[in-house]
Order: sequence, then C-alpha cells, then structure tokens
Amino acid sequence: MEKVIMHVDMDAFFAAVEVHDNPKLKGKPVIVGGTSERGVVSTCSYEARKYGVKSAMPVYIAKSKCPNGIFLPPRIGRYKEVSKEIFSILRSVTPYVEPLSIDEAYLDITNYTKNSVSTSKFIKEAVMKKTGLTLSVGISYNKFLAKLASDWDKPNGLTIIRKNMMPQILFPLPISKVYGLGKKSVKKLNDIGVFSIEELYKLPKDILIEFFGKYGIEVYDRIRGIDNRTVQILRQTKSIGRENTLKRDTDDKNELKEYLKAFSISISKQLLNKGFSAKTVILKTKTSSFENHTRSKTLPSYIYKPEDIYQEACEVLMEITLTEKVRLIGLSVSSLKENSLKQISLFDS
Ligand code: TTP
Ligand code: MG
Repeated sequence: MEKVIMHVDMDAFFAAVEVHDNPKLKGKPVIVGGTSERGVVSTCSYEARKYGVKSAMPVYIAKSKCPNGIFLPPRIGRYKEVSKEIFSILRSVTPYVEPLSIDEAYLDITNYTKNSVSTSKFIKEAVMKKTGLTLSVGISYNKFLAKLASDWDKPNGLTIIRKNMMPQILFPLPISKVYGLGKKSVKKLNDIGVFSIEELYKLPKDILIEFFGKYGIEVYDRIRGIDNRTVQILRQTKSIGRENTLKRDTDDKNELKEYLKAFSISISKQLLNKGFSAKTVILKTKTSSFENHTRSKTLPSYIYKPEDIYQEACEVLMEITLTEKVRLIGLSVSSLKENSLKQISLFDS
C-alpha cells in the first residue's frame, strides 16, 4: 500500500519564538545568533531574509547587509521547551513521529488518518494555539518528497506531491534540493553542465555511481520517486560532539589542544550518560577564510574515557598541516555502540 508521509518544519524557528515572546518585534528583521563579532547567525525572521541574511552567515556580514536588524542571542532552553510542546501535538496524531532536529519531524500517517489535509490543518491550528507559531507541512508517499514539499511554500505552507506529479514537478528545481547533494557534489555536477533536476534526470545511473559511489544509486532513485526509508520512532544517536569558535584565530596546535581537552571531557560525560562507547574520532576545523575541513580516525577498539578521546583527538590534530589559521574547532565521536551491562556497572563503580 502507498504510504502517507508528512514532513513538518517550523518557520524561522528561533526567530519566531523570540517574536512570539516579545510582540514588539513583530514584522521586524530579527536575527538570532552569536552576538559577538565572531559569532554566526543561527536563523533570522523572513523580514531579515529579504536583506540576504541566512543561517551560518557570520554576524558581522549580517550586520552589514541588514544594519537595522535586531540581533539577539539564542535562548536554547526556551526553544527546547517550545519544541517539546510541538512534538507532543505531533505525537497526539500518530505514534510514528521521527524527530529530525529541534523544529522538524517526519510523521507516518498512513494508518492514522484518511484525510492528510485536515490532519495538517489540525496540526497547524493546535501548534498556533499552544505556541503562537506557524509551520510548513509537506505530504507525499515517501520521506524525500515529503521533505521537499514542506520547503516548497514556506512560511506557513502546505504542499502535497502526488505520484502522478512525478517526476515533472521536480524538473525545474536546482540539484541542491536533492537531499544529500552538498556543495561539493553540486559543484561537481555543475562542472559537467548539470544544474536542474531535469538535467540530473537525464544522467545515466553509471555516471552517478562513478561520481558518488553507492550514494549515486540513491540519488538516481530519489529523483524518480523511489525512497523506501521508513519513519524511525527511535532515532539513533549517530554521533556526539562539541565545537567552539575560538576567541581569536590561531595556528598554534597547543592552543587548539586546550579546546580538545575540554571537548573530550564533555563528550565522555555524554557517552556515559547515554551508555555508549565510540570507535571513530572526528576533528573539524573552520579556517579564517571559512573553509571547513574534517579529518577522522577509526580505532581498532571502542573508547569512552576522556583521556582516550583526548589522546586520539590530539593524534588526528598532529597529522593535519595547518596552512591557515583556525577560527573554529570541533570534536565529535561516532560509530557508537551501546555498552554491555558489565561495562555499565564498571562505570557506576
Ligand atoms: P531550520 O528549520 O533550518 O531553519 P528555520 O526554522 O529557522 O527557518 P525555515 O523557515 O527556513 O525552516 O532550522 C531550525 C533552527 O535550527 C533554526 O531556527 C535555528 C537553528 N539553526 C542553527 O542554529 N544554525 C543553522 O545553521 C541552521 C540551518 C539552523
Ligand atoms: Mg525550520
């Protein structure tokens, strides 16, 4: 049977919460982000987007684009509180809710409602009543298309992609809309003259496999409306990490190690809380010119202790040649496994 998948995404989430909590901000360009000159924009209201302000943009650039913007520091605790209220409304519709982030979820409503449009309206109204916020809904027969649909008509959108609209409805879209095609992949395709999904559609499977390996098959299938991923109620934690923008840019590895030490302690604590060990250590750096680099190392055995994480992180750091100063450093661990009962009791003692 054809599934009915819904993707729900709050509009300008952090900024919308700020406006709701302080109605004087309504209609103004509100920008939430690190407020120091070195911070980046988390998000901004749709009014601020008109000036070209975007998530992840350095705050100083946002200030130059939108000098009248109202810049606010994030209040993560408050956003989490609102997120909880939204998710409890979603779970009142169906137990098949997969959280993707603080403001976004997939719902499998196949067996829970006959009319997906009225369900969307119910969710929109309930969320508005409880939190005062708007959201956008996408509905389709698989996850990929539902997510594309929710982004179709933001803010406060409701878009349905039906089987008989495929694949033509996707043709005019830029290839960056294909989930998983990041900047580098998009550039690779642009370089051979592929910009729209229509052009991507014409590429033979072999070329996509040559370009992207196994993921090439997924791209080939998805733009043809094939995506068999199910809605996962218990979303697995895939990685645990921390990152920080440095107080000043540096290429002194000893200085960077101090950050890694603090991150290792925090990551180890989170691993213990969740009862996990990890096998892969990933070091991320962003350079002064905003280039991201990651380098990872997979270990022969699982680790969880702060000193082990720190040691491995330092080894990865020492392998890197810094050609430029670093402005942000991050450390994360992945390839997680649940600890056995024996290990858990060891931690307890
Ligand atoms: P998004 O859903 O990507 O963005 P949004 O809800 O602000 O706007 P849209 O209407 O386009 O959905 O992200 C949700 C929240 O996550 C966002 O409000 C702030 C946070 N966030 C960051 O902190 N940094 C980022 O780079 C992004 C993309 C989001
Ligand atoms: Mg959102």
